[in-house]
Formats: sequence, C-alpha cells, structure tokens
Amino acid sequence: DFSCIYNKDLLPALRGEDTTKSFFQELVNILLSYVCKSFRRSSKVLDFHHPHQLREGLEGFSLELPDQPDNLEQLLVDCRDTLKYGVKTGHPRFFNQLSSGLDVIGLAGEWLTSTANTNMFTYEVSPVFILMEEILLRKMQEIVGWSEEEGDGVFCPGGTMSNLYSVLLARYHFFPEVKTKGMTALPRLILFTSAHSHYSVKKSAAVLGIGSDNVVVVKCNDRGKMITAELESSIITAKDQGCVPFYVNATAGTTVYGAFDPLNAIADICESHGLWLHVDAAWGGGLLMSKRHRVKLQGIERAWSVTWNPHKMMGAPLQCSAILVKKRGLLKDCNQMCAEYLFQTDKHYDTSYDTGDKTIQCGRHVDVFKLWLMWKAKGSEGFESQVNKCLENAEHLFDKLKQRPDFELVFKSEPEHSNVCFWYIPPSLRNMSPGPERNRRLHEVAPKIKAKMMEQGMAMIGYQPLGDKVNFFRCVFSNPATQTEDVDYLLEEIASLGHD
Ligand code: ABU
Repeated sequence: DFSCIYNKDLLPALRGEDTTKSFFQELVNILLSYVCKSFRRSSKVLDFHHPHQLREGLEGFSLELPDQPDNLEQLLVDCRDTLKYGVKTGHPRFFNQLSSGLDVIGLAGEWLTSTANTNMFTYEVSPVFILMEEILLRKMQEIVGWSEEEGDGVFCPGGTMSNLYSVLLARYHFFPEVKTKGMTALPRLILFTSAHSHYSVKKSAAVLGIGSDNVVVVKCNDRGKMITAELESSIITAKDQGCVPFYVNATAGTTVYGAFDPLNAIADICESHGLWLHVDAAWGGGLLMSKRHRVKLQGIERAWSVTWNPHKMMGAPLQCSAILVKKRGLLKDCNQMCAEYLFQTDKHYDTSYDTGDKTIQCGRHVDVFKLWLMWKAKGSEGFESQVNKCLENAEHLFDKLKQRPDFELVFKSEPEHSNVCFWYIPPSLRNMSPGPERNRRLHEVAPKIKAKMMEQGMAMIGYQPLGDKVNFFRCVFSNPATQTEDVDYLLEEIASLGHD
C-alpha cells in the first residue's frame, strides 16, 4: 500500500532505496500485465472514449494537475489507467499503422535507455551508445550496398526528419553558400517526388525555405509507382523555365499502396541530369533484410541518401529512424556550428566521436540501443523471417479478398509490400452500377465501419481516399504476432460491422 508514501520518500531521499525498489516492482507488475494483455486476442485493442469524456475524467482518472502532491498509490492507479485508455499497438489485431507490434527485447532496450537517461551529442556522456550507433549505421549502409569508403548517417526523430535531412544535405552539396548566405544567394530550386510519396517531402521544402510550390509532383501509374518518363519531362520543363532541379525523392514502399518506385530507372535519370537521388525507404527498408524481397529495392545502392525506419517493418519500438548519407563528411560540413561549450576540440579523446555537431538537433534521444539489442537477440536472420512472415500475411489477405464477393481490391496485382488496399461493399451497393452515386455512398462505408470497430475495440485498421479513389481500407502488417487467423478475423469483423 503506497497511499501514505510520496515522491519525497523515494531516492534521493535518505533511506529511500527500499521504497524506490518497491515502487518500481509495483510499476513493473503493471507494465508486465499490460505486455501480456497486449498479446491476448481476448483482450481489447482499445477502450475508446471521446476526447471530452477523457478530459472530464473517467472513473476517477483525472488528467488535471494538482498543487499538492498525490500519493504513490494514486500514481500507480494513474499509470494503470493511462495504459487502460490507450491503444495496444502491439495487439495482433492492430492493423492501423505502419509501426506496430511489441518487441519484448526492444522494450527491454527502451527501458534501459530511459534508465540511462543520457544524450547522444557527445562521446563523453554516451560512450557506448555512440559506438553502437556507428556500428548500426555501418551495418545498414552495408545492407544498402555502399562500399566501406562510403557512408555516414545519424538516427533522428522519425522518417519526416530523415527526409528533411536529405533535402538539406542535397541543397548544401550543390550550394554550400546557403549555410551562411541563406536562400537569397540561390537560384529557384526545384525538387521532384511522386504523387504517392510521403507528404514530408513537401514539408521539407516548406521548412527549408524552398517552398512547397517548388516541389514537382510526378504522376504515378495505377500501381502507385512513379512514371519515369514523366519525371524526365518534368525535369526538362523546369530547366526550360530557368529553374534549377537538384533533387529527386524515390519511394521504396509508399505509405498507402506499399509501392516501390523503379529505382534504377530513376537513378539513370538523376545521373544524366546531375541530380541528388534520395530513396525514402522508411517503410520499405525492412525488406532489405529479406533475400526473397530485397530485389524490390534494386538500385538503392545508387542513392545519395536513404531514409530507413527500423521502427516500422523491423518492429523496433518508436522511435528508430535513420538517415544514411553516401558522401562522408557532408553531414558535418552542412550542420556543424562548433559550439565551444559542448564540442571542445581539446578533449582527451578522439573528438570525431562527438557526433552531435553533425545533426540539426542539440539534445538527441538514444534511439540505437533497442535496435542493437534486438539485432543481437534475433540476428539478421531473425529480422528476415519476421519480414517474410508479415508479407505472407499480406499474401493471405490478398488471396482471401480475391475470393470474396463482398470485398473489392483497389489494385488487382499482388501486394509488393505488406499493404493490402480494399473496399468492403455492403449488400445495398453490390448491384449498383459504377458512377458518382455509388462512389458517394462507398466513400462513407469505411469511416462508418471504422467508427463501429473502434467503439467495440476488438481490432483497428486505417482508411483513406487517394487520388480518384474514394475511402478504402489499408491493411498493413508489421507485427510478427499477427497470424492468418487474425487476418480472417478482420475480414469477418468488417463484414459483420458493414452489413446494412
Ligand atoms: N509515415 C508515418 C506512418 C504513417 C502510418 O503509419 O500510416
């Protein structure tokens, strides 16, 4: 019973050691019970409440902040409630996001990281983690296919930041004066990305002062792959207009369709026009671990930079995202500010390990340890089977959907990644002829089913419109706990909730 015990009784309080241990043991029990529940199919994925309900306080769970301290018993109840009203993203029936699953070793790594509570900017405060980052980045560069003389990189907070780095570095590579003189010293720059690529490319252009209007959106084919002839003609048009093309983003695993752009053909175009090629493999990078699937990223070794998020397909706990850069030294040249209070040059160790100055952050979270520990626990082969299994689930779903008259696939070809996109067709729409009225009604189906599904809480899946396609479901697999029985369950759940 912790009802008479307060924060002031824990370490660093004198004789606070035993109380601290007991408090932590109780907390670990709460976390372990949550971990076990996350894998149990009989438990809910979520216990949904609307924001105003949570805000008002449920069953004594108040989010309001007190002036007087709460006792530790109350804090433990708060911890339980926080997990209770959250979403179990590790549940085998959570299909909502590209990052899902609850890797036990990864979680252990994250706990250790929080306990160490240090900062990635200098070797002096993170000696082990800095070396682990170097080793992991080297491993990932090797898997991408770069030689030993090539390659640099950094772990950063998510794929959007990784993509931002790529635009920043490309611009600095061609126009180093931008670092001191700013955009006024530069001509009108243009970058290219596909219609199905991630919105972070446009966001990067906006953040970096290039302007989102200067991002040319290249058309895709029906499968969501960039049409390379369109890319080439867009580059020529931009040059004819007096603009300066400098960067192309190719996507390996688009967010919605899971499509892979033709990397070699895009690399040829970039080479002939002297443009920086970035490959956004935030989602698709995990397939590099699989001998069976890595062929889909053929040509990635020709990229000048690569985004790869192990927190997606490799199941590392959030966040774990790398920007890999082919040209060594560029990150440092582009970002270094030489703050003397932190990056002293007269330290007694090799200060090239003070990697913080090559990043755009100062303080930086340790994202590497959990991935390092997972790699030790599984080996590269473990990741390979994990990835293969997720893609097998996608193949299973695709086969099931082909056989069912109550569902319709968004694209008929086999999934390349673990994304499977489909509509549920309620009985009232099954005999309707295609056209605007059917589209209008079909557009409303997925949101209604998802709302019911969230209220019931037994599964979770995402939906979106895309281009001329009205709202459809996107199922993605990145959780190795998901089995084919969960895939079958999902379809039955959608059909029963959607039946009008
Ligand atoms: N690019 C962030 C991930 C988006 C998703 O989970 O659908």
